[in-house]
Amino acid sequence: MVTDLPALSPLATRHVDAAGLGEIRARLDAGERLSFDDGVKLFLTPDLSALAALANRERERRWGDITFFNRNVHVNATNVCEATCIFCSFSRLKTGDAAAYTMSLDEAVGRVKALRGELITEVHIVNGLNPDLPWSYYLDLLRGIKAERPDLHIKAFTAVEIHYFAEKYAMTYHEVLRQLIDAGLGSLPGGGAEIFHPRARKKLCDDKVDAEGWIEVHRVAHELGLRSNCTMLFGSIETIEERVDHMLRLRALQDETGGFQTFIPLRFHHENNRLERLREPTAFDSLRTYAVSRLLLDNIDHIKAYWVMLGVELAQLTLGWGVDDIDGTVREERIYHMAGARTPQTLGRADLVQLIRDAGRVPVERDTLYHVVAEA
Ligand code: V47
Repeated sequence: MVTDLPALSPLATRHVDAAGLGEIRARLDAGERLSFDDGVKLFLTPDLSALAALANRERERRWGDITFFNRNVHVNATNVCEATCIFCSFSRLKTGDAAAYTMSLDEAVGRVKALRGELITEVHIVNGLNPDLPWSYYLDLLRGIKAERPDLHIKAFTAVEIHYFAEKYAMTYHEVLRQLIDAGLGSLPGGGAEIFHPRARKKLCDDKVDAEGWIEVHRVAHELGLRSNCTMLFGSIETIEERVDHMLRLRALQDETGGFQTFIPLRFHHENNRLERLREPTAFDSLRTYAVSRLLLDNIDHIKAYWVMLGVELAQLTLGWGVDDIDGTVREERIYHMAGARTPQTLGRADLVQLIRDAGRVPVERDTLYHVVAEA
């Protein structure tokens, strides 16, 4: 539902121009693409409401008041992980380490089985890079879930995991993805992107796939007809320039393939990891990051605020800063709760609907590929 960009009201125009964003407003009015320097300038503006006016206009041009959510369940089948990302509170290096776990196939499939009869539409699976599991584990996990619930869409394995499978089991990205698709994979989640710029990436996650590899996995996935999501971990040690660089790399791949559905800025949480000394991003910084992403990523349809990481209240506010999707019911989440997230483990459908309605928006339940399931 993309319509022409409506003009801002005279009052809003004066406000945006007085904030020093007149040139950017004029470029957006003319349908021009924003540059790296524009992105940095938007990040540096102290006027959060001017930013909201621009980002909200872009959001409403695409989606009006529609705000998507879905009913899903997260499964994290193992937290054993060879990678040593310093922001991660979820992973354990080796099987047998304190709090390390690996679900048996029965247990992992059982998480989905336990929801028999419930109206969920998606299973979201993200795991550690576990050196002790055979390739068949992942194929059987997908097959097992599909056998139990053929109706569910399986969104599984970040590009980091796909790269790991390719190296460990000696296959190309294409071969890995082909086999996973044949076993039931429906799309790729957007995790593992962190920050692409080599300076920050070296500090954050030196021993996992680099930016080029992450992007290549998604390129191959898109060539195979899979849709995928993309993310950015913001608010740890990266600079504003590195955030803009990250978004523009995603925009460039999207120009090539058109395969990304949604961009999800992931707010850094600092508990129980090696970045505990850092402050977490403020509400201001979070809103600003969502707004800038809506304006820079002109070729990605959706901007998603993952309420688990943001907190329910802040997620609700983002709906005025460019966001049109707040993710799902989630059920059981480990990655952020081990990093200190204080959000609940799950929100019911009625909670999500109320949260969206109270923000003056129109809730629409979607499936993973953004088909409308029901207007609430
Ligand atoms: O890649 C890990 C992030 C991601 C922390 O595609 C952290 O629909 C903040 O990608 N503080 C995994 N972030 C989760 C993810 C995701 C979530 C929801 C929806 C979708 C989707 C994808 O979580 C990791 C990493 O970037 N992460 N630890 C932390 N301490």
